[in-house]
Amino acid sequence: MEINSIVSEIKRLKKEKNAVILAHNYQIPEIQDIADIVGDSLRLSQEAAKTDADIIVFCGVHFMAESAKILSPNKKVLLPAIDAGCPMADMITAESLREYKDKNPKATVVCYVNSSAEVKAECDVCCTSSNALKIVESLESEQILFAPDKNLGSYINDQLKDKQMELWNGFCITHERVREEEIKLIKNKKAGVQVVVHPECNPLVVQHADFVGSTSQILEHIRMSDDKEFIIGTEMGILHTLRKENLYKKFTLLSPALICYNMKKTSLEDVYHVLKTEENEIIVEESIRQKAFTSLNRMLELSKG
Ligand code: CIZ
Ligand code: SF4
Repeated sequence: MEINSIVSEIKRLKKEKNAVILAHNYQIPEIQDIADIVGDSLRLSQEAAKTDADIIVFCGVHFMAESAKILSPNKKVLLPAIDAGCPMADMITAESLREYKDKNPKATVVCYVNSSAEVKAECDVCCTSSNALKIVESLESEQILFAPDKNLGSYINDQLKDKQMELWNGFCITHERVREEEIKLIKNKKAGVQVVVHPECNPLVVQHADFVGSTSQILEHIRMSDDKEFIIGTEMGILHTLRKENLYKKFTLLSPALICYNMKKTSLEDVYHVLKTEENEIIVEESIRQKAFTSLNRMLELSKG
């Protein structure tokens, strides 16, 4: 089928089946363009919970579609590329976290949303890169474990005044690939141009950045800024929205390594296929879902106030 026919078939099926298409900021441009909503994983899951659609086609990676299912158990959540995982989320298992908790019974466990439903079920509260500092600051506990992203954890630790968290040894293989040399070089070459990075980058890179934030914070920061040029230190998919929203601003990727292969697995054909067949449904076992819901919900409550 030709691209145009696939797009019109997707639109037809979407209407016929009362489906909604959600796409993460890191998806390929064609997917972002057919999506009803493009955003970060938290916003997408919240939108998923609000919508009255019967089917949610989640264009992203596995843990994101799982979060949508955890928040919207009565909707059918489909993941177009069923093998799109997140290597960082796989760096912690529920079993290894239980072992840690057995050895550290007093620790409060904060887990980044980039984790499986089973891991979310074992933790005390979830966080995203947008609200991590607020969540951690609100905790009374003397001992806190932050999992699985040691880079985001270290960025938060640097901002904490009276406590330090223990960090799990996980990281995003995409953001970790950016080298300190690259940011130093580009800052020299383009003096005066703002470099914005995601806190999943290594602290050696983050220390040289002019702005650090999640994808939604980066989008907001650039929308509000009067500057005309930016260096972008997060996954390249975000360039599509940045360019659409800021026609007269110029963007350069900090490193050619900023491509997440898992985020690039979803094609228009995959979206068409799952809409047609309703295959690749995400199922979360109910007792796990309820516990994971408690951790996600606690995050939503704590990040409100
Ligand atoms: O939570 C998300 O969507 C991720 C993985 C990144 C971000 O900063 O939005
Ligand atoms: Fe996982 Fe990193 Fe890819 Fe996000 S960009 S899905 S954290 S590997």
